[in-house]
Amino acid sequence: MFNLILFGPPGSGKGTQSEKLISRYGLKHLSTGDLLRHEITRNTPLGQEAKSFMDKGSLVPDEVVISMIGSALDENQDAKGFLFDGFPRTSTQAEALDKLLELKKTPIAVMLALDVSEDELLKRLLIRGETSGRSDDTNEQVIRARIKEYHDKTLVVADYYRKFRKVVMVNGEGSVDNIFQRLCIEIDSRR
Ligand code: B4P
Repeated sequence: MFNLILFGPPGSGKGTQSEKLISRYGLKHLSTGDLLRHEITRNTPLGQEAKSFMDKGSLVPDEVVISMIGSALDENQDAKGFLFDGFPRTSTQAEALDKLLELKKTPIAVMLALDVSEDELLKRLLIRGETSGRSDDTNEQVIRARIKEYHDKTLVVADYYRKFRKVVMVNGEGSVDNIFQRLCIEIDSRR
């Protein structure tokens, strides 16, 4: 099994690159953002709760996200490996993921961290907001709140994995294909 975390601020291209990576490496894609948006579309109680946080640019509470990932891992026992996209986003989530993976006796191989400037993030998300219908992309204040959440609560997750020498920084600016090649080089050297 090969488990990978794709890490980076909102709009750094985690979702974009995940699609290409799962297709090349046959990993199971677990995106907490996608899972939450799916709950919102189905208007479930979990989705209604998540929406109230996401619309403000805040993180959804840890217990909600952790239980969602726990179920997704159970439902995909036969996966060749997992690509975690947008998870973990807090130290509590990182510790919970380690425990879940310990039970499966399969650790995180590497965290690939996309490095993108704040100006570029803002530009990308505002452009996406014109067409995505995502309420958290249309308002600059909400986007800035998401970036602030990243600095306040998520950046420490990289420090957590750095202790285990698992973090690799990857330049996340340039064409989608060039960034994909950079990520593949890092993955291929570790498989
Ligand atoms: P996510 O769904 O994880 O999304 P994201 O961080 O906003 O974007 P991502 O990095 O995937 O960017 P993308 O590839 O789409 O989170 C949304 C919200 O869900 C969070 O704010 C939070 O409220 C909640 N949530 C999710 N996970 C959570 C967790 N674990 N705990 C608590 N809350 C959680 O790219 C963005 C745009 O850039 C796209 O339009 C794309 O086309 C463009 N783009 C990509 N690469 C580009 C490139 N190289 N050049 C130019 N544009 C590019």
